[in-house]
Amino acid sequence: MVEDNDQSYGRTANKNVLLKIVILGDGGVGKSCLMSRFISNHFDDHNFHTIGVEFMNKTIDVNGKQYTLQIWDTAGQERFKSLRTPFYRGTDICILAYAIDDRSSFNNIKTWLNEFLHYAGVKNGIEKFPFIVVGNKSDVSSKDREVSFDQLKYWCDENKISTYVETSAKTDSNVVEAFSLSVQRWADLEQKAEKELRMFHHPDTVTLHGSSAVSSFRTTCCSRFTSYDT
Ligand SMILES: Nc1nc2c(ncn2[C@@H]2O[C@H](COP(=O)(O)OP(=O)(O)O)[C@@H](O)[C@H]2O)c(=O)[nH]1
Ligand SMILES: [Mg+2]
Repeated sequence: MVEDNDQSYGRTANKNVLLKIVILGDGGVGKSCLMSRFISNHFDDHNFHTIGVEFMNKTIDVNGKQYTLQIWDTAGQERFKSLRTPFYRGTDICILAYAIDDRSSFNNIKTWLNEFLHYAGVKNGIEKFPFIVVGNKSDVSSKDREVSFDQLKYWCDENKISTYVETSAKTDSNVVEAFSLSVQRWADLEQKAEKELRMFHHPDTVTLHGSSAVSSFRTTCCSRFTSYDT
């Protein structure tokens, strides 16, 4: 989706890309805390964050571009282990979260990944969808740590996910970075897909009678950008 901030002026200079992000993972890993740390820079140990909340928006700047992130929380339904299609529909970025002091939440990442692949209908392969794996609660003492950073890296390599990070919603470590990284990954994949599609359908340059003509037709991979191209 593209929001045009300058609609009232009839201009399209200020493109704002709206991205739907879902945060998946076992209950208790800190998904709601990550969301509220990111949205309002707030952490509350005793807050029951999730009830009734569907999604929240925040606009960030990544590489000089504005993105409005619509972040969906699970409303506590993760205890059913499946959130089903409506929750996932139209997702642009998927955050898979676990807690570094909870080995079983790390083991369950695979289940959440498979659940997402199934219900979100990801067809082009994991490596073409922007996933980020987030190991939250990096503030806990080393004696409580149950998952090392190397294990995170190894798991991501094995599962073809190139973006991963450890965060702490409590001490505000790497939280904004995690969201920015995921947007960067989205933008990289989008650019790649656009390029591939353009190469495939409309090679820019064709040679006509020995001279070169550049096609004025611009193809994009995604409806997000087409209607606002100038
Ligand atoms: N030490 C620590 N605790 C956290 C952190 N993030 C969340 N928590 C705690 O973990 C518990 C579950 O957090 P919550 O956001 O409700 O998890 P959710 O079920 O995944 O949404 C709460 O008691 C939080 O205070 C963190 O970064 N560090
Ligand atoms: Mg929650």
